[in-house]
Amino acid sequence: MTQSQDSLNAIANQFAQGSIKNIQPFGSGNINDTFLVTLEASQFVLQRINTQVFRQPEHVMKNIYFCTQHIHDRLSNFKLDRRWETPQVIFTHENQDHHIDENGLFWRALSFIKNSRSHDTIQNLDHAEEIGYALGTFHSLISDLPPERLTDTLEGFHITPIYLQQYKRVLSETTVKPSPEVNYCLKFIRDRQSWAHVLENAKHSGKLSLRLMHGDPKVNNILIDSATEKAVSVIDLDTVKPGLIHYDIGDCLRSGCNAIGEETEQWETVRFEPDLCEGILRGYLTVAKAFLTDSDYLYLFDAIRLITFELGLRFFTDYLAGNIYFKTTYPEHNLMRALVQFGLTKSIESQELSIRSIIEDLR
Ligand code: GN1
Ligand code: MG
Repeated sequence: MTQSQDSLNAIANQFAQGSIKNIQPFGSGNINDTFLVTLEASQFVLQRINTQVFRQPEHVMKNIYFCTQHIHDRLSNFKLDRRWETPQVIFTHENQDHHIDENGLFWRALSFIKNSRSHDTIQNLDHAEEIGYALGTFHSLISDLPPERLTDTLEGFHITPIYLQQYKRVLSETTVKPSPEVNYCLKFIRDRQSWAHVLENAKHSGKLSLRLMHGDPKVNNILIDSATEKAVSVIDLDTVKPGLIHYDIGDCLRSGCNAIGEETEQWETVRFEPDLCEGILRGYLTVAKAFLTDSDYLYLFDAIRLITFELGLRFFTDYLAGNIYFKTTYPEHNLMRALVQFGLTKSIESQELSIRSIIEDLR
């Protein structure tokens, strides 16, 4: 959605304490529109929530506020060797946590974490460990929040069998234009559909328990302090909701261990890097060992494989549906993204034994 500079200014003014110097597009999100607003002496993040995806944006805001306040309180007696910050909700001059503009669009503002940056891919092993450490810290900080206190703002999110159903529905309603790439995706999904229930089955049989999860802990949602190079914040809290922490661990690893990134067009060379996996998991377990059960460890490999496959399935379904969910810059964009995730899934599958032994050795 393109917004005129004047209307953006008017929206940002609802939240701004002081005069606005500059507003610029910010980040590379696939769903919401994000801007960095610069004032005389400070900055904040302004976002338009995509209400086609987040149907109850008010609940998203309540979840975020609840969660960030909790983290803020917990940090006062939480031992950390570094600064740790959480984006805070900025209220409008009318004391609302969002603003609806004249076109009915939903806007919110969050504090900007100073002196930090994020990367789309992992830069080195230290960075890998910091990414894992950040996710572990985030999970620890919210581990005492009862999941039922937060609303499920995106029903079906990360429930792979539901994505499979959607895929089958879209496929049955679409005339698919065949190509070698499309045929590859169709077969890739067909060959894995009976296994795609693995985490949900484990949840229903009580082997994995419902907890609070971040929902989207990819590499660029973890900020690194520009001076110390240590992780300083986990951002993008839109999908914090009840779920399995396995979705988070799997998502963090599928994002972090793909050194060429999810937007590459080199889908045939994409690879899951075991060294980065070891680094991320080591960082994660430094903080999170205490709350992982034996059963949790048993499902870690499946989680890595499943979330990667699931994202490929989501991209491919959206390609078939005409690119209605993820933002795209060219018609085959979601097809290319699906091929990348399927290539990564294949690489994970071919390294199953070594990934399982990395997990075993770190326990
Ligand atoms: C979406 O919008 P963004 O980039 O934060 C998506 C995630 C995917 C991710 C892939 C609500 O996140 O699930 O993993 O793209 N978010 C939603 O880059 O669907
Ligand atoms: Mg996100």
